[in-house]
Parts: sequence; structure tokens; C-alpha cells
Amino acid sequence: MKPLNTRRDFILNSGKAGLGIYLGSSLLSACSTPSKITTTKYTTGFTQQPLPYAYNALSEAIDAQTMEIHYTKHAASYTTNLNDAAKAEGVDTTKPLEEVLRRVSKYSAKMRNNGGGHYNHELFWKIMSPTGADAPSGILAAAITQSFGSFEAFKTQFSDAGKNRFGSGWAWLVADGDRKLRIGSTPNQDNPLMDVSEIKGFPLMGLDVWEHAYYLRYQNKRPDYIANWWKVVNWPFIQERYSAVI
Ligand code: MN3
Repeated sequence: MKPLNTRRDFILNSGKAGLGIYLGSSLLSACSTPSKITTTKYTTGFTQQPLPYAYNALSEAIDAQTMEIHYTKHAASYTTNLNDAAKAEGVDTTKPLEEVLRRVSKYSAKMRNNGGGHYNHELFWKIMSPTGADAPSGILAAAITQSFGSFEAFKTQFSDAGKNRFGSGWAWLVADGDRKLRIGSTPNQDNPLMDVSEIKGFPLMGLDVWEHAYYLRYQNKRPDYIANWWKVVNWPFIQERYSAVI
């Protein structure tokens, strides 16, 4: 009993600062598993990065006009509105956006919608490429087979997550706190980094299933957009992201 009493006395006698130190160390050990999935290798700033290819580069799947409007209008607006929200809510924009997303419930709906919108599109442009491989390889391929049975089964499950997301949103492949691969979807511009998200983890790839991403070419046929989208997935980059968190 002596050590317990000593600890209790220490907390009672040392006020808020001591309590903070004690709780702080407890929380650190309690949260050690989720924190391992964070990586400083891939962080997102508050400015829109250049599109890494021409508007027509992904035309096997996405037409040039859709790419241009999507990048210069939709995504650019999320970035502008995110910066407005950051200014209004006192967010330090020199720090990674991920820090805001992980506690997004503490901020406004404008921050949630546009912080997610900016992050998701910055990722989306990079996980597509005109020169990507047809399929993953190496440790990511092995993990996909282990988690979902086969690459084809994975594609079906991921495609279904996109097809079945009612209204606007995203389909995701994430590495969760145990580094397991999981598939899910989020509404609107939410993403798996957010404390409000049903699926949580480090986003390896995300598919935009908002109508603005496909309507000019595919109209109501979201499944056709998704089927073609596999042709432009940037597997080497997704593999790099996976390597950063395992
Ligand atoms: Mn979009």
C-alpha cells in the first residue's frame, strides 16, 4: 500500500502540473499502438501541389476536362477554404495538416470538409499515374493476398466500397493500428485519419467517388468509372506509403 499512497500523495500535493505529468505518461503508453501508424515521411501542407502529370495523362480512365475542372476548381477551392478556416481558427499552417485531421472534431465543419477535401485530393493525384504498374508487387502484394485472399478479391471489395458509398465520398485502403490492411469508405470529404471516421488508419490509397470526379464521361455509371480507374493506379507509390508504416 505504501507505494500507492505515495503516488496518491504526490498527485494530491503537486497540483495540476504533477497530475499532467502522471496522466501524460499513462496516456503515452495507452496510445502507443495507434501512434506507430503515423509517419513523418508523408505529411501534407496547406498549399496545393502541382499536378504531377498533364490533364490528359490519365485519359484511359479520366478525361482531360474532368481532370482540369477537378484540379483547378474543386480541389483548389478546398485548399482556399481550408486556409480561410485555419486563419479563423488559429491553426499553424507550417505544421502538417494531419495534426488537425486527427482531432478534427475540435474544429468547425468548414475545417472538416475542406481539410479533408484538401488532404484527400493531394493524395488522390499522387496515387494515380499514367505509368503505374498493373498490380502491386513485393510486400504490398503479399499483404493484399494475405488480407483479402487474392488481388482480384481485393479489387472487388475495394470497388464495392466505392460503388456502395451512398452519395458523395471516398473508398479507402488503410493500414490500421496493427498494420493490417482494411477497406472502407467515408462520406463527403472525411478520411481515415479523422477522429470522427468509422474506418481509421493510415490512408494508402483513396478513390474519389464524388460525381464531379467522373460525371462528364461516365454520367450515372459510377461502376464503369471505377472499373477503368484501376488502369491508372500508381502501385509503386502506394507500395512506398505502405513501406513507410510497416
Ligand atoms: Mn474530388
